[in-house]
Amino acid sequence: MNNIVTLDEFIIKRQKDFQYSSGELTGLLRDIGVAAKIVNREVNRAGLVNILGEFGSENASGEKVQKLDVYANEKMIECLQNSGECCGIVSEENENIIVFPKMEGKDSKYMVVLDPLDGSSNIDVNVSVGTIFGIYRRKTKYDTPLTVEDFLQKGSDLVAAGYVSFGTSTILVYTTGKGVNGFTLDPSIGEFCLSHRDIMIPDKGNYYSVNQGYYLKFDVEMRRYIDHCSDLNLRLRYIGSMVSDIHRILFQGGIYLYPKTRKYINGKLRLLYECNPMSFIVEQAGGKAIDGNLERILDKEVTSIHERSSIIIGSPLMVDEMVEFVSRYTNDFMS
Ligand code: P6P
Repeated sequence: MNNIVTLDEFIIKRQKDFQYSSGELTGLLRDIGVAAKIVNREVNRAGLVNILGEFGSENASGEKVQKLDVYANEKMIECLQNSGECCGIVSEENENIIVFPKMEGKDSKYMVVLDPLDGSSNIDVNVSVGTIFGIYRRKTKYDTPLTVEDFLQKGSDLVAAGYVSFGTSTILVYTTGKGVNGFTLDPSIGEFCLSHRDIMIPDKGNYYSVNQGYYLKFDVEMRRYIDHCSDLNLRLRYIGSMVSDIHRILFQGGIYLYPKTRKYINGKLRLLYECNPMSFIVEQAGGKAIDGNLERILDKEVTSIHERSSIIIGSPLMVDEMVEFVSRYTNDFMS
């Protein structure tokens, strides 16, 4: 009995979860799966093909663009445009929104926000990278031009979100608001196969994930909390890819922090296409995600497509303890 459930089969089976579902979201998710397989092929042979190294340009956030960034961005955009179910994209790699022309006169209602290759600085040293995506439904009339304002939706308005972790294996994890499921790519059949059903994050764990190198640049209450993690003998794991660090935490428990620093006064990570999709996934798995002001990430107003946010995300008991710790510290020592 072949008990393999492919991503396509799973998405189609779950389509009935949605009232009035017309198959458009199903088609869009399946095309994202195709794009992930295409990107995976190049990630796996990046060392062999002359696509290593820097592309020589900078992205919307002023970061050096790696060639694989460009490739992943181009392939994701191509697949989403060809799906015919997506009317436009915001990508980390593009300053402005990308609006797709109608296909066969059809008004598409879904928009995608995208970090095509998260942690790209890891590429040249063979360390894990990832892709992050979020799917929104247009709120404006479908036959009107798509504008930046269409994308300025809170994370709580996400219809779906997911990530692909290109690591020792390639795993696609996604949610449509009805739980979180993971699919591992089986290269022998070229399919993502259901490998982690109904993922639930442990209430707490032994890992904390933060760039310790910025310790002296964090606010004092954040430094004291990081000291507290060390006092608890938690293990520090931080590899420079939010997807990889949060993937570990999703399965083994823990907390990931990117607080604001003097360089990134609002935090480094992008709210629209990094923090919101990852927060939707972690909350759906029973975890929590807040910013440095202790505000729920998914409730934050999105005021510009590349705006940044601080983020503390992970196991619910650990995020709660962090809130209690910082609040107490702020009251006792900062007032
Ligand atoms: P730093 C990658 O650029 C990223 O957006 C996240 O994936 C990662 O966790 C973080 O930034 C790394 O930033 O400043 O610690 O190198």
